[in-house]
Amino acid sequence: MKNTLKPFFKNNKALFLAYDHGFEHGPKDLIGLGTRPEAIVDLALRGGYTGLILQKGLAEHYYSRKVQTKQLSLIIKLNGKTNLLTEEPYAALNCSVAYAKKLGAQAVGYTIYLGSEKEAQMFEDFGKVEEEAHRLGLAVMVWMYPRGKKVTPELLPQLTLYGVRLGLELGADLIKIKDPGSFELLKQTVELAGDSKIILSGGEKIAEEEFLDLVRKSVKAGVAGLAVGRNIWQRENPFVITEEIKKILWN
Ligand code: FBP
Repeated sequence: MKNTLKPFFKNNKALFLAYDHGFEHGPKDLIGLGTRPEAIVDLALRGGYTGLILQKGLAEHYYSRKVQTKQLSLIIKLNGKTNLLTEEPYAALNCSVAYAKKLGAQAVGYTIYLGSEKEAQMFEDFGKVEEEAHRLGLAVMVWMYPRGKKVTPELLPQLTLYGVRLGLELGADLIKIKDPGSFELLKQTVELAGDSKIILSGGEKIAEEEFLDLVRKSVKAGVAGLAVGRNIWQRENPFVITEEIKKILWN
């Protein structure tokens, strides 16, 4: 495993707590612990997450060197969009790699909407981000989400596979995908990722057992880890589900 990825992995598996939803979805998604950023940092720390995903403003306010020395690695999401856009999706950069590093990040994140009419712009932005991050010794995670009017539900599973290959070719260390829908497809994503690693996104909150089944299936398929938000901190007791996930990942 690349040295830059090591802080995010324990026994070859990574568990990221994702908390960039206030930007992406607005306050409607900030339910339960999600209303309090300091409680999210505490959950990530005491829950034993291997990484916390924040936009830069939250990192400025809530992620201090004190947190870092307690071994919680930070990944700063460099781009984002609101859910108000009706045109083809494009997530603009709002933070530089150098500034993310200054804030204590050991990795940076970037979303590419594969299939969007604006995908070329995102490839260009990502190319610069990837080169700069690797130059500065940071790991790179791409959120590879097929989206746009050409992306139909029928095409989505195959485009998820296409996105994984694209992530590898673009130089991402970690490729974050949504569940492509079956165990077989998940296994194919792992194979296609090559030396890059597949990180599964959590998605909208679902019943606890259903979510844990998804975690079991993903681990069996060989994914390297999870980056989950709503399925953890929107629950009544996020610490309880955290322990259940850890049992599956690390036992
Ligand atoms: P969840 O586990 O809550 O799905 O979070 C993963 C994530 O990729 C977040 O990082 C991001 O804010 C959100 O999903 C984006 O979701 P979408 O693009 O589907 O609106």
